[in-house]
Amino acid sequence: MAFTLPDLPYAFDALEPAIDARTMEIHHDKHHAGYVSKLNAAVEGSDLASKSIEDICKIGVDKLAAGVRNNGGGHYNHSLFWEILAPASKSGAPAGALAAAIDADLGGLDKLKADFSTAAATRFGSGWAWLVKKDGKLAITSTPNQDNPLMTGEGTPVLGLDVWEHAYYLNYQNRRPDYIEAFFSVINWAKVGENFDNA
Ligand code: MN3
Repeated sequence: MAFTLPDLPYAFDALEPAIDARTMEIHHDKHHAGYVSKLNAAVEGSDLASKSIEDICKIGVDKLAAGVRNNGGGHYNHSLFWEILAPASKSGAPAGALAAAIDADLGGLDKLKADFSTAAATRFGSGWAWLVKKDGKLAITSTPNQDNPLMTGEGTPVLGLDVWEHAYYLNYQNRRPDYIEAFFSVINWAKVGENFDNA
């Protein structure tokens, strides 16, 4: 079964002004679509074609062929990214077990924001910042390119932020810190909580 591009769960302009409609359209319809079609080409005819994208990532960063690593990561990462975003009016706040873990493991929401922002801002070049659950605890990390914590063994992602320039350059140019700050206004905290519970 071939991998498919998931629909965005909202309109292209739903995240404005934090993330502009044109960026969302190109990011989803061109960049993510490209990862999906290249992933399908990379796994065609191999055992990987019947595996889930999660199981492919878990094979590990050093064991995956470059085409599967880059495009499989691209597909997994962006699929998660669209889901953990929401219009600012529906962003909400961490609740339940997630909120308790943020306090216990990360020193509270303000500390999470500060440390996550540092991870996202200091990821040199292209990559991702992550909130992960590993052994029941929350942690913050980052990965280069389209690698992710499933590949590196750092845990199960519950929240991810794309810091490739294609994710923000049209609106923010070189101001990655402004994009990171705006990101916190459009997080779908209910979905992040679901990811935490299921991880
Ligand atoms: Mn991207």
